[in-house]
Amino acid sequence: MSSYQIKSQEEYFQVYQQSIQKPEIFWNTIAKEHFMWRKQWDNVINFDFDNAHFKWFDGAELNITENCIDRHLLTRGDKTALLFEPNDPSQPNEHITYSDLYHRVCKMANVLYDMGIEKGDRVCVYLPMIPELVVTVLACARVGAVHSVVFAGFSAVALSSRIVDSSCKMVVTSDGSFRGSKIIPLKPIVDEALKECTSVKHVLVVERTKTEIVMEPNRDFWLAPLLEKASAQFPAVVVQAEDPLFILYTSGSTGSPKGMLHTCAGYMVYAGYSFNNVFQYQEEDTFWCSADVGWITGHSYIIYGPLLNGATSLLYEGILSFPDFGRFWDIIAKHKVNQFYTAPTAIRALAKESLAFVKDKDLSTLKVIGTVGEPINEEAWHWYNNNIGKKNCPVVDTWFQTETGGILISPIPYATPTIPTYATLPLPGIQLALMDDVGNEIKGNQVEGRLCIKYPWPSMARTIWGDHKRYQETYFSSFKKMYFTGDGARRNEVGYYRITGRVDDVIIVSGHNLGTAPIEDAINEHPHIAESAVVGFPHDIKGNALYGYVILKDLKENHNLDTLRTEINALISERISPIAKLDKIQFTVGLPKTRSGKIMRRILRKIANKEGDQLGDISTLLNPQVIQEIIDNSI
Ligand code: 6R9
Repeated sequence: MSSYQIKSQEEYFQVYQQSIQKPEIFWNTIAKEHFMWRKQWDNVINFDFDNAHFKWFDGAELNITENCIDRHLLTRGDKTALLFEPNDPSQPNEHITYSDLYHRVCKMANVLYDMGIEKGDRVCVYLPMIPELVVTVLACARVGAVHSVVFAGFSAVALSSRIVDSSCKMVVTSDGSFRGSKIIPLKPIVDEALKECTSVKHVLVVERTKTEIVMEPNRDFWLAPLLEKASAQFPAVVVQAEDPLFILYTSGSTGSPKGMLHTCAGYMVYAGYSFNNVFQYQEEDTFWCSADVGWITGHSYIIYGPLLNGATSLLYEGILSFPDFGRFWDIIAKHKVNQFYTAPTAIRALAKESLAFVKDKDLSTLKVIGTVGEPINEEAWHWYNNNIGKKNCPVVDTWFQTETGGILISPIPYATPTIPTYATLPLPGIQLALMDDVGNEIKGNQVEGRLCIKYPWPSMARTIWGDHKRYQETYFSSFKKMYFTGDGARRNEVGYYRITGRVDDVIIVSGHNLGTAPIEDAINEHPHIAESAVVGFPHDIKGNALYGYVILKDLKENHNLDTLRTEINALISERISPIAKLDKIQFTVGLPKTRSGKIMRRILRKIANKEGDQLGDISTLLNPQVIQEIIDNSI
């Protein structure tokens, strides 16, 4: 198991060189030695950057759940695969062993199959962070169906558009979810969402909160009685390497969310390999990633990466502040967690609270602590390093995206010396490039540019569901024969990378990607609003918060602005999610525009940032006269 784990800086450089000089040999060896196949591949890699077609391990046959579960049964049958920590700390934990997981996944696979779910069908999973979520995801994979997990904090409108986009045949949900002291009903959101969806034939409902809900006859079924009757054996459906494994939606800078499609073999190999190396997982360790499975981090580093390595993965249902801000540290102490992986926004929220919440907690089992989702500021990095890692655990600042499937840039603990705020170096197999605005690669160190990847890697998303043209245009048209990440980055004097943030109109709020366009669309639905523009501004805890500039249709009318603000945020919550609510809303008479009519967000960002005195040349604007008014009324 540990034989593909890099152990020193020297070994890292050596493996990295081999991986880029002979990528086929590199990935061939890893895939052969560390995974289980029904049939081996004909080719390791086929690719065509111009048309954005990528194939990994083509010709191979497999089922990822045999790799996540079946192959561990002989040696790790009694080992805990999933350690469930419920929202309420007084409730018992669940230790689900590999053999329990096998039986639970097989039962669920039988239920899916009996309900008509077959290879290639899409199943929407809208569940809280409970074992059934992991079991459902794996059961989909076992029958060869495609899971589309939608974060259970998303609204009915957001859920509905995702179900429609990939024409899901089934939704798996629960009556409700526990979030700290609150109970959030989920099934009513599904009911609302399904009003617009014709593809969904069945809804399976997990009983979690015992909230009263309405069940529609012949469509909705409680899951427990079906599981009880189901057989605990289900032979895995053998699929092709490039068959779809899952769709996961992510926000784009324009238009509707993009359903990123990941396929079976390449995703498996990279999720397994990256997990093992970035967290230096050892057989007896307990690993905890606090992300939600609704995000790529949860897919790759709560479910697939850990299980592929036969690890114990902790699944936490609740939030960081319940019953108090010491909960994360209580969980680490209680379960003797060895690797902890969270987001900078969580660290900042916890760092604001008294150190008393950390003080008497035994965190001595920790060996590696990680972050992901957005740039980590220096202060938060030090707080994490000093108070949680006790200066004794490498901090892995890991960079990746829904589109990349797995971590591409990260220190390897004990091999890569860390520097605060630097994600450091690419993992083996990952070839990075920094590009300038006119399409030239910027070579050398101490430079900054647009972050691109110039060679394929196994877990790259293969397309946007139903829209290959958009996939090609979004990721492969900015720079020739390269994948463009949408992020800017700096390479320092030793070749380390620091991600500086998005260079497009995606704003990362508390680690969630939000496209400005859908938020503006939601605002513009308000009958009194003519136009709007949303930008990000720095926020102590969330990293970025949203600032909306809004133009009213009729300025003469006597509007109550506070009521309007409340209504705007209610619309956003309903159309997208409460996460996307605006912190500040400024009513304005105009928005700065280019002569081609494009809103100059750069200027609005500066004003939101209180840098209205540093706007640079605004003479090319169509309407420079609006600027002063916007600055004078800024919040
Ligand atoms: C994994 C995940 C992707 C975007 C990405 C970048 C930002 C992620 C980061 C980071 C700086 C890091 N991002 N990790 N920025 N340092 N370590 O978050 O996927 O939700 O698709 O977001 O998140 O801007 O492009 P996703």
